[in-house]
Amino acid sequence: MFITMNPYLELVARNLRLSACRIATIAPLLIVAAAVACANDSADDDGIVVEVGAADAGIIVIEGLTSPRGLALDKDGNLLIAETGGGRLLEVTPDRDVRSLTTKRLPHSLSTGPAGAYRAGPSAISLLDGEVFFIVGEFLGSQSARLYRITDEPGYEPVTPATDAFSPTENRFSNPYDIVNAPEVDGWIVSDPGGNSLLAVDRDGNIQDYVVFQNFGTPKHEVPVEMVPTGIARGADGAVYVGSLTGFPYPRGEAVVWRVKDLNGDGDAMDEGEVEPFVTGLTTITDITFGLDGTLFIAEFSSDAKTVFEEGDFSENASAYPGRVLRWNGSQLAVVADNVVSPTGILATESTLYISEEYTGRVSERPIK
Ligand SMILES: [Ca+2]
Ligand SMILES: [Ca+2]
Ligand SMILES: [Ca+2]
Repeated sequence: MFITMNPYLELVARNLRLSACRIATIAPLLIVAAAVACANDSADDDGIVVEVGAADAGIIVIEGLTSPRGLALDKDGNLLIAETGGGRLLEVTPDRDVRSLTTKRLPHSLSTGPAGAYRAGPSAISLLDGEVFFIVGEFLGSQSARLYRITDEPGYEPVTPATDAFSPTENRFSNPYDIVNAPEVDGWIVSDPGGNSLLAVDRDGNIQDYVVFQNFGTPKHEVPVEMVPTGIARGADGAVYVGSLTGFPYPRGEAVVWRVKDLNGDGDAMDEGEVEPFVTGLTTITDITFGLDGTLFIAEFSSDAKTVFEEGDFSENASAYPGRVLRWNGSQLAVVADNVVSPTGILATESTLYISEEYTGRVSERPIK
């Protein structure tokens, strides 16, 4: 499955007698399912405006994939898709021709984690200086949790070394999820939900902690909740923004889009005032992206993540409790796409919002109004 969180890693943590506090857990919870269908042009039960047309079905860009997630656009306007469960990077041209960027499948698995019920593989794509880089999340152990580049053959090769999720501060990819180009660290900043961290990765593949998120408390739950950073994006102001899924029990309204900036220029964002809440009141954020006009789009995974993550068929669960995509215009949140199934990757152009609906195997698009 898509997340983070890897109960598998938690087990590892326990076995190693390490604190599991950095590893998000999946466990039974008790969130009451939220109302799903809302009237157009009204407010939902969060008091968030639902835009006219938000419930309209999207146009299918591609379907029949195995867990599509990360999205990117190349300079020719082709849509690139990281197919997490299928182990491919796919290119979709504006004419809807589809090809794989490599002949060989990339590292992936349909049966990782407890009971073999989780999917892992290529999670995010980054274009830098004409090259295609991609992140592979944890699967069958941490050895494949790495940043790779597409080579000329065409094939792929690792940029980062095989890592140790429990290393003190260096080279510890746990379950990397999303990536943003980051000249300030001579490479990239990567979100690692499994480590509750953001990591700076330089072009030589060296990995350093950039932010480590602390667990947080909520009035309703005695046990602290993990932050679980997921989708990451660059704002027009130069800062990096990252959304939080939050861990068990996925408390409603507690997910945050954080603004991250290395103010003192020392190579990390762990100093005073360098991580600040930007948009609050959200739930189970899986991705964020900025439109060309600076509008921030935010994907919420599900109206009831607890139930989706409980046992059973993830696809069926996710369809029963769909998520949505919201827009933040600087002062107000509005739902722009309602009832999207397990959205885990979003991308905005001037006119179009693309959404990976991971468990349905499709990527859809909607006009941006
Ligand atoms: Ca993303
Ligand atoms: Ca700093
Ligand atoms: Ca510092």
